[in-house]
Amino acid sequence: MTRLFLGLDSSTQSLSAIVIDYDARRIVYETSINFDKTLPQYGTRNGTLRSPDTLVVHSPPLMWVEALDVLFRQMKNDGAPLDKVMAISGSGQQHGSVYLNDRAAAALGRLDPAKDLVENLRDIFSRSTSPIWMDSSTSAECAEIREALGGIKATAQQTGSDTFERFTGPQIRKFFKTQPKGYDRTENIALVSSFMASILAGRISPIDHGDGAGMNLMDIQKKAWHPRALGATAPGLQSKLPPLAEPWKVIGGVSPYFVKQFGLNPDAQTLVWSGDNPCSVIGLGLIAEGNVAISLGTSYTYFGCMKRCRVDDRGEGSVFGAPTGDYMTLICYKNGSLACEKIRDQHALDWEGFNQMVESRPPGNNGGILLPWFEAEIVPRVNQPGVHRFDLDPKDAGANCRAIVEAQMMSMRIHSAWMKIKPTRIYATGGASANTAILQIMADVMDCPVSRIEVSKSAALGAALRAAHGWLADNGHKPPWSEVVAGFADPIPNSEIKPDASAVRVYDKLVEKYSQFEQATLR
Ligand code: XUL
Repeated sequence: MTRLFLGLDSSTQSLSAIVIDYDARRIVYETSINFDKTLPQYGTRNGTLRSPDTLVVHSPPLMWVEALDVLFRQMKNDGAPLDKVMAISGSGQQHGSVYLNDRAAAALGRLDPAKDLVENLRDIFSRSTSPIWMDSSTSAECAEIREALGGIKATAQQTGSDTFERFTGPQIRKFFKTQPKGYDRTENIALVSSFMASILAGRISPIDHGDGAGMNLMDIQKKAWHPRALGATAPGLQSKLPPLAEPWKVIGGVSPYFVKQFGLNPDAQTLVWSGDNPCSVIGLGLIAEGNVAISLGTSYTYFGCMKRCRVDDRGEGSVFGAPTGDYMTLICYKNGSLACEKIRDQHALDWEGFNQMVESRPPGNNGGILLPWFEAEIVPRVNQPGVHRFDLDPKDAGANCRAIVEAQMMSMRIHSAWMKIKPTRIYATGGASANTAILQIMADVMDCPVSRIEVSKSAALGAALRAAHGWLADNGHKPPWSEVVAGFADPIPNSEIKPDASAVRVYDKLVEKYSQFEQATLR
């Protein structure tokens, strides 16, 4: 019998699907639709709606509903083996929230296959747009909730993270403060992940511990709603939230809508969805402590699995639940590849020229240091943007190109120290991971081998693997995670870069100087 599992990924810009053959250890089908191109009637740019206030970033949840129909139709037309899918799970962009009225639960429970999903679900929203993770308009609410919880350290210790503008709790508080009637009309608040799961299952889905931790509403130790955080956010919130669930929870069968419309296996099970970062932990195979991913995209992120919960008392990093039942850590930098691009442009270089410049200087850059805060930074917390140089001539192209890369890597080493997990294997992903000059500095600063791994599909793949794991567990054969991910999450062959012992010694010293310079600048 072929055992196939479907993983969906509802990201900011697209909805994707991956079907895996679990026993053959391979992906048998994949597809993706881009919201702007496929559903232009919603008027999104990069999946988001423009707002006169640039801090406000929302998306239309009805677009995600329609996307699900379009995606399943595409799968059916492509002949994807939907009739053999045993279970479905998914991944959603984290933090985004969907506001449902008192018609939602019933409408989800009786999806009419004679109508499309939009017709079925058009009237279920108490708020027509959803604030997403790119929204940074809730500074006031962050301050209010943080104060009620006892400050940065106390907030991080209770909820896993300090309050962040993009997190769901501050967003809910802003909705309650600015649109109290809309808040009153809201019967259920879902995350993007739990909303999509609710459509597939035909009932309001729980929120898993992974995505639940990105709300500033969950007690990170007990993995239960945190009464004090709920109280600090909005009145009556408990009754509007679904229950929390283990990340392998089976919600139930699939809604008959998908069976009748698209030929999905009527016996397929729906598992709770999770956030894209928790799903990527599985999609990248980061199941052992010490296995870390560094994603070098527009922003840079550093994340990995953590067995015992430790939080960042300075409130710069986040702790979420991991799909394994452990925890995961995440630090996210705003000044990622765009910061490198700024230095590159200042010296009128292309990327090849930038790399040559980086390699033209020795490890440690003769002591030259740069703090790359072109934009306000999350890690460390920097509200006033500014680029600061120490023993560095701003006109020296080679020294500045090397300095920005060394700065980003040294910052990751310093600001991941709270995790108390020395990386033993780093998987580099994202656009800039093609750059071996950057990866060598990463290996030398972290004193750890670095391999490249293809990340674009990691969230959808992680979701499919979670579906397989949850389904097997539900059928009495819970496999170890090492067995679940084996053969799926492999790095690009021959991509390993080893640390150079003499460079490692240089960085061991320079990191201290960088840290002192950083602290002095922040004072
Ligand atoms: C994580 C975060 C982003 C979104 C992107 O905290 O905000 O990575 O999950 O989809």
